Amino acid sequence: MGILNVTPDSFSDGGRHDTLEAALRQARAMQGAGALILDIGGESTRPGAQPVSAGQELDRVLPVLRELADWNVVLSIDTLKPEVAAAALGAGAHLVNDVSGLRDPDMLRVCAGAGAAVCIMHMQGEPRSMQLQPEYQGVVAEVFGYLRSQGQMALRAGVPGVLLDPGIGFGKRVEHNLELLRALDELTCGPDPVLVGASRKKFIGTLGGAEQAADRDPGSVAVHLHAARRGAAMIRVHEVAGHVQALKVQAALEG
Ligand code: HH2
Repeated sequence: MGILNVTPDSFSDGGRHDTLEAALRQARAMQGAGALILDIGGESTRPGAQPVSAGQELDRVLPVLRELADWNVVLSIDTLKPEVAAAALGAGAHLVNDVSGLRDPDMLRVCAGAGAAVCIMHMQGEPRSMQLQPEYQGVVAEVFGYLRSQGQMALRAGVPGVLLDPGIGFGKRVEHNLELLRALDELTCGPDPVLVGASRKKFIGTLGGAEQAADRDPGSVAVHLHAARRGAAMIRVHEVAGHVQALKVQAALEG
């Protein structure tokens, strides 16, 4: 899954693809590099981000979705607002990526009504404040338990499929991210596919000594190869070509 943020302020690609022309250029490049899904976002959810209105989000993502609708690629809308998801599905999106993990019951109604699968991500708190003091009794049990129960609820409500995502960096300290990644096979052994999105996130910079987000691709590849080996079905990345190459080599090594 290639990340396409049509925002001025995303932590890594903010302001780089926020015109239609630039967004389509990046979409073409990621598709050419081997991305099977493009995840279009119109609101940054980086730590400290301020929310934007549904109208503003739609003004950003709809023109891009309409253009991409007849490309041969699966389109995901990265939003936590049901009204944005509904309009995006109407404009050609196939999948909803909800970083709030279906907190809003209307999101479930929108996805079930449209017959759209949904990615359920775990986030503790809200983007504005989630990194101030994240605390867990037991992060693995809490996060995986939440994902399993939200997934079952969604399937029971008629959503055709779910992806479960531990939400790396969303209300988690470095040790929380590491614990979740080390225990990933406890989630991937279940019936639902698992998505991992660690691309360029801060803990990679902390562990690997890379201050700038754009310098964190080697560490991102390391995390995502680990996730794939532990059974993740999908990874969400900014830099597609390097990940495709690494995954191909890993697959060959594993025979
Ligand atoms: N991470 C981000 C946004 N959406 N969705 C899923 N399912 N999993 C993730 O880990 C995830 C996500 C944050 O990254 P990015 O989109 O690059 O930045 P921003 O939120 O600043 O736009």
